[in-house]
Amino acid sequence: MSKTFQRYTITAALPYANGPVHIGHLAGVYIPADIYARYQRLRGRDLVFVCGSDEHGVPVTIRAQKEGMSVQEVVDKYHQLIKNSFEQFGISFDIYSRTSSPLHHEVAAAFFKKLYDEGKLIEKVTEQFYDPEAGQFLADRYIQGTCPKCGYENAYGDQCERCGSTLSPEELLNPRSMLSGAQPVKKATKHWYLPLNEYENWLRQWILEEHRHDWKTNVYGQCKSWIDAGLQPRAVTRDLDWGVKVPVEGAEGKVLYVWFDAPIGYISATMEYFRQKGEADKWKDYWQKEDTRLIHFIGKDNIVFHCIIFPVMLKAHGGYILPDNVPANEFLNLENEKISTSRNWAVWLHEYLEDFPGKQDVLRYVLTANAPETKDNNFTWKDFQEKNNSELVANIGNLVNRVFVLTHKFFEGKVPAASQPTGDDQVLIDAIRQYPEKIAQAVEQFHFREGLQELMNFARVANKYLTDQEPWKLFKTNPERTATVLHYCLQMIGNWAILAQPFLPFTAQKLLQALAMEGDCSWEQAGNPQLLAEGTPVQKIGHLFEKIEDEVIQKQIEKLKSMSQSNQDIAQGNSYKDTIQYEDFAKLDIRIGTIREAEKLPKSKKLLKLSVDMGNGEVRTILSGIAEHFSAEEVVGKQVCVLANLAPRKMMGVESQGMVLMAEDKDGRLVFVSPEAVVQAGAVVS
Ligand code: B3M
Ligand code: ZN
Repeated sequence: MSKTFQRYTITAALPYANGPVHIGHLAGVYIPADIYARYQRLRGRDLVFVCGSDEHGVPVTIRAQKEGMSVQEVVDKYHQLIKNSFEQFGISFDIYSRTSSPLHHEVAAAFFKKLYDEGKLIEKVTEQFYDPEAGQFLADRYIQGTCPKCGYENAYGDQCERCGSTLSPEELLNPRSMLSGAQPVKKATKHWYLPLNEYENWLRQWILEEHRHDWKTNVYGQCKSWIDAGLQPRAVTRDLDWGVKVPVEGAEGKVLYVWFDAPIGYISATMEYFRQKGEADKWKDYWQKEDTRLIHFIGKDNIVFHCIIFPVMLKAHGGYILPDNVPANEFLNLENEKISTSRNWAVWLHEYLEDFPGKQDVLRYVLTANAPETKDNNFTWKDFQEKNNSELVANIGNLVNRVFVLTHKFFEGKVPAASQPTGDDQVLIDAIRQYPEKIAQAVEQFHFREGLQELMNFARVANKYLTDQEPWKLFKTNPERTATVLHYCLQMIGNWAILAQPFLPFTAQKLLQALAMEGDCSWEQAGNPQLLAEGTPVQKIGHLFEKIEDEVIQKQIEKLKSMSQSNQDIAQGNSYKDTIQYEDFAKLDIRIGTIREAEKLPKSKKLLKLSVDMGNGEVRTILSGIAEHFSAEEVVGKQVCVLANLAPRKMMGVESQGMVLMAEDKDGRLVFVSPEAVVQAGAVVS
């Protein structure tokens, strides 16, 4: 890295607030980013480390639909869950913001408006898929149908979850809208496009020339393929009602494309951070000064957005720095299967924190040791147990325990005096001096696996030294020599604790506290074989790491096995929705209603407009997609199950206040779910 930087801006990909964070996110993005930020802080560098919830886009609106909640409720739920679990796991963001914040909306809209006013965007009218019943345009993910490749009937407009094929809505057989079930139609709509093609020469120079040697091969390769394939103008607005409103005339019902506004979230988060500190303008130092080093930590599926689209946005806008490096990781698999949020095939961070209290560093260790830095990698619970027991417990845990116990046994729990070092001692002294640079070099190159390996090699050197010197036997005949051996072991442990801080912050903190070194442990303090003064008290701390037993791992594997059934179910086509908790079910208010009146809705093939008696004099209007199965006349008088607390929704200009529950028979005919005997209207179903 030739250029001298005065400060760092470190970003981590904004997780979608449509579900919890899992180990794939941690291994791919958040642990590497946190190691790097913690290390740079220890080097005394001026930096901001920002992240936040990505709360717009189709993933969150689909989750809302699945959970029968408003989008705001979904993002509030998952933003809090994600924020809390990151904090408990020790991901040391300076700020964890969110893109539904008013400040972000203001910043993103202003960013777009400047491009618009300066003519940097192309305006175009195109044909998009539209749901005539719901009266809404449909993102690809909102269209379902039969996969042309494998026949799966619940394939999405952009992808088939069963065979993994990338699809387009035009390819789906019997396409239907996930909103109303209606067949989507094409309808003209205006959008604004970022002309990536106009920046091709600049991208070739900036990426393919300037960053040919310092960007990771996987990142460079993906960018080159994208540029060589020919860049096209990219839509940066969508027909959705959830997101940052497009701030121009004639854009009612349109929002910024989520991948346009989300990266701007890094900037608005930085602004928010400095506003909170009472230094409102300081954010400019971190985004608009050429001597700031901008590093984006992401997964490989985000490379094009962070290396091509966002840089073009920044370039077009002007006045911003560009990313100096984007060390994207590959993917982590779980028990040799692709991790999948929608299939619940994952190890969720918040569940790990519940199941393994106080063991954050064990997971940090395993996910760093197995990090998919250059190729996809795999997590298994057996390997998790193995790494904990044979590396953390047997290596550094055993070393610390033996040295601390012996120091208390022979030297009143204080750092003993050392005599003149022997050749053997010199080996450990040399290691103390050499490892800080070994680890620093690895981290500076984003090689975190290697950095961690070196940290553990350092512990191995000390373990060998202790085993060779056998101070527990020596004390009887040569207490002075025993003192020297334990003296250097304690010096090594103090140095190790400093170097461990980026990787294993909780363990490092415990050791620094035990050696009265808290607060004064910058990287430069390490490499010192006289770090601890003679007589320094050594607190007893018990075992740094505990053995993880087979039954604990078996329980986790069983938990996954139960989920793998749902994967097979999906493969056989009878997929269940995501597992819910009792409190999720308790939110549903299902009542018996009596249909008093019914009529076909004009201009709609599917919808009947029902007047449903809900008891206590309340009669509701409910639209139901049953017109192709029942005439209006034949449903009058029927008692039906009504989801009574579903948020009202407007369709074809009529507000529907709830949902009538139906079942489908083997021939695909709809049938009512009715009580077996007449009950009074309004009766609760539970
Ligand atoms: N929300 C995460 C993803 O694609 C996406 C990252 C945005 S970073 C600006 O999984
Ligand atoms: Zn398929």
